[in-house]
Amino acid sequence: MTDFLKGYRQLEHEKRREYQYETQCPFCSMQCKMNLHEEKTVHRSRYNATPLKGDPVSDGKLCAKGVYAHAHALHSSRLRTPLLRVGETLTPVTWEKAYEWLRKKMGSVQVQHGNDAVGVYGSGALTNEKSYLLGKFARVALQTKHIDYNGRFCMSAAAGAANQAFGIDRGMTHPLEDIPLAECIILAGTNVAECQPTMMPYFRKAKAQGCKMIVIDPRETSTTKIADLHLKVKPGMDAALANGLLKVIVEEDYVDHTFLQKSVDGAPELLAHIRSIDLEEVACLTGVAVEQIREAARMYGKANTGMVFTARGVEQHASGVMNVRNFINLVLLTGKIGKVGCGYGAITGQGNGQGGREHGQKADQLPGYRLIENPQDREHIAQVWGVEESSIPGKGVSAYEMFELMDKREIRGLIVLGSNPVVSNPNASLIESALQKLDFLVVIDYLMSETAALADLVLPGSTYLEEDGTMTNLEGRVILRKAIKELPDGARSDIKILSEIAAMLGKGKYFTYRSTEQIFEELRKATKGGVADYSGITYKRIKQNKGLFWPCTSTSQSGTPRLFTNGRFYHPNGKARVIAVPHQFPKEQINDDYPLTLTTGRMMMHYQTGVQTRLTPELNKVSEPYLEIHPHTAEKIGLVDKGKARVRSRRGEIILTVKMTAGIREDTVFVPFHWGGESCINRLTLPQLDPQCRMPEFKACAVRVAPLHQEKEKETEIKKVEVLV
Ligand SMILES: Nc1nc2c(c(=O)[nH]1)N[C@H]1C(S)=C(S)[C@@H](COP(=O)(O)OP(=O)(O)OC[C@H]3O[C@@H](n4cnc5c(=O)[nH]c(N)nc54)[C@H](O)[C@@H]3O)O[C@H]1N2
Ligand SMILES: Nc1nc2c(c(=O)[nH]1)N[C@H]1C(S)=C(S)[C@@H](COP(=O)(O)OP(=O)(O)OC[C@H]3O[C@@H](n4cnc5c(=O)[nH]c(N)nc54)[C@H](O)[C@@H]3O)O[C@H]1N2
Ligand code: SF4
Ligand SMILES: [Mo]
Repeated sequence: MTDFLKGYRQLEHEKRREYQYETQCPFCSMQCKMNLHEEKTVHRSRYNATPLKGDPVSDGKLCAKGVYAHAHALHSSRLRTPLLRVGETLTPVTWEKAYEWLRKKMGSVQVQHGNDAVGVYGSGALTNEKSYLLGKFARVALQTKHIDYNGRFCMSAAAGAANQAFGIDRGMTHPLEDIPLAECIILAGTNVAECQPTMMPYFRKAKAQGCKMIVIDPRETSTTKIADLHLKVKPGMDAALANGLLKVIVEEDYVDHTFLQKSVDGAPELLAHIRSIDLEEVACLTGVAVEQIREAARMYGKANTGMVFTARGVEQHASGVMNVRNFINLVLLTGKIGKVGCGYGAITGQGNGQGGREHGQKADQLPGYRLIENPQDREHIAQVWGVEESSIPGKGVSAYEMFELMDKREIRGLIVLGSNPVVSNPNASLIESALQKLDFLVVIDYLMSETAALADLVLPGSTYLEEDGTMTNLEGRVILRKAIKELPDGARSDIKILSEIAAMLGKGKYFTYRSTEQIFEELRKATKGGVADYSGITYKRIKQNKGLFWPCTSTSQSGTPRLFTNGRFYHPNGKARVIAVPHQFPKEQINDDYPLTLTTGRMMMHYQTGVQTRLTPELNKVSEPYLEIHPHTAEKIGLVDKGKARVRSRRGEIILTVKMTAGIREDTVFVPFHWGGESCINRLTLPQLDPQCRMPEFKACAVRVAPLHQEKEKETEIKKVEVLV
């Protein structure tokens, strides 16, 4: 432990020891570094976290989630023993017994129903090493094609769009430090102030230097406070809004013709499409006035430099890929990319939202962003893994579709690592019933999540404090995080657990790592020559450089903080691609029965399904979900502030506390998704998937809202109508 023991002081007279460790926040994609201080007396330890000065990402700042991150990892409810379901109850068992049970279950399912009858479900919270290992575990140890992960719900639309447009998918095309160099910034469907709080100072600095900020969101948020112009778009109508912006860009000629000619394919088709756009129609469809559309387009068009950022507001739709492509059209048409102060960024979400999507957790993917159906990619990885190319399975299905296969009993066993799908999937009721149909559900977690509570076997894993590993942050910067604590008695590291299960299945020789660095060394080889090339990155170089940006193709290369600066994109002909994007619409339209649009998202103090943050009193001040609704809408329905409302979609119903807020559109309601069980908003959301990337429509579905007492009376009548339909 000497490596990370930075400071140690013994205060003899007080029988007190103080330690200081350097670690990294496990939560969002910023990946802020911090110091964790421990004050140890004979009976107990006290901890507190402070920002790390000199961290190039956070610039020496932390948000409240970072300050209290250690609380859940050190919580007394950490799982410390395997739990096996006996009857209705999860009962403590030894690791030997747990593995023996799993070996038998796995064997019988795979022998009777084939290797693909077992699925693996991963996470963008995992380190690169674990993501890589999980992909290898599925393909080599289980030999199943069914692996996917929660990043399907997070990054897939932006990833699909960036791959199509640029030939590469790295969230931001430039480092954070470039943000203040932009003269105009568009933030579309992103609530940075609550979701990546330490990114805000970069935007504030830009604004202080005269940058014009445009924020596109159906609600006022902490982020819209910095907007010079807030476009309150109707949920699901971003592609149409971008068409409106493009119309003005072309009409008033803010187009960079030289750049288009030299570096972009598809411009004539896009320009023809834009000419056909009617601004009045766009205004009507999006709820944003023509004058505001013009003003925004002019701000961005006239600026010499500019950036566009998107996040889940634009991406989590069944038209997510096309929505994002239309924002990228804006960037490419104006030539605001590959130059200082310019660029595009899909703001990644989870701690390793970026790396987690590069190294083989996706159904169709091998490490280094290689494709599982590409013969050369398969050959390369087979060599690195030391297996026959033919033994690597083909492509599986996406995250939500895996649950549909469980519902149909095609997938009969599932291993979950680092996710809580029963709360985070759309149409959560189906997920719960699909999980109950499984022959076995294994959850590797360090806390008891709603999904773990449904498992047949829960294996106690490791937190960020206990495992070395690299994380790739929203910039594409690969950062090393060192373990600073021993595992609690009884828990095991996730890596050890996967390796032990592999050994139990007779595949131990492929999983003989003595350190995470050894896994990273293998990952380097696996990614060499791939799009996400990490081959030039080593633990030592990361430490020396405070992180390295991929692609990094050799140890003598300094990484790539800025993409496309040589004017070349990653398609074979070196050009980027634009495409004509027709207006896109929410898949479930509102009507008289379901007259409001529900959109969902996040709040500052909670993280994801809340398993971690609900344990921390300082973060759990809002301890139940709420319905943001405009006072005019609420009054019409007869709701009172802080009263109870019944919210119903075609898939389910939940009861929520009313939070009247004049900042939201009158036709829209918003609910955060941080709670499970009866309070789970995903019981209502729509599992319609994007045809290209399989992202669900989390951000728009049709609902009806009523005061709790009234709706009950109407219920029978509505049910009758639905039966008739
Ligand atoms: N505090 C906190 N921080 C987090 C997380 C967390 O759970 N809590 N999660 C992390 C993860 S995994 C992710 S993916 C990121 C997510 O980060 P964000 O994408 O910024 O977060 P969301 O709240 O999901 O959505 C952003 C905004 O989109 C708006 N929106 C909804 N519908 C639409 C629409 O149709 N169009 C437009 N333009 N906007 C719309 C919402 O009102 C919301 O303000 O945050 C990361 N950081
Ligand atoms: N309605 C709606 N639904 C959404 C979204 C939305 O905006 N609206 N957003 C979607 C998005 S963007 C995302 S990313 C997903 C997130 O959805 P989930 O991944 O289901 O949510 P988390 O709460 O992050 O679940 C992580 C679980 O893994 C555990 N865990 C975390 N790290 C580790 C680790 O290193 N090892 C082990 N063993 N366990 C670990 C935690 O304790 C927790 O139980 O939700 C999606 N669902
Ligand atoms: S901004 Fe993100 S990474 Fe930084 S402290 Fe907050 S939650 Fe953690
Ligand atoms: Mo996410």
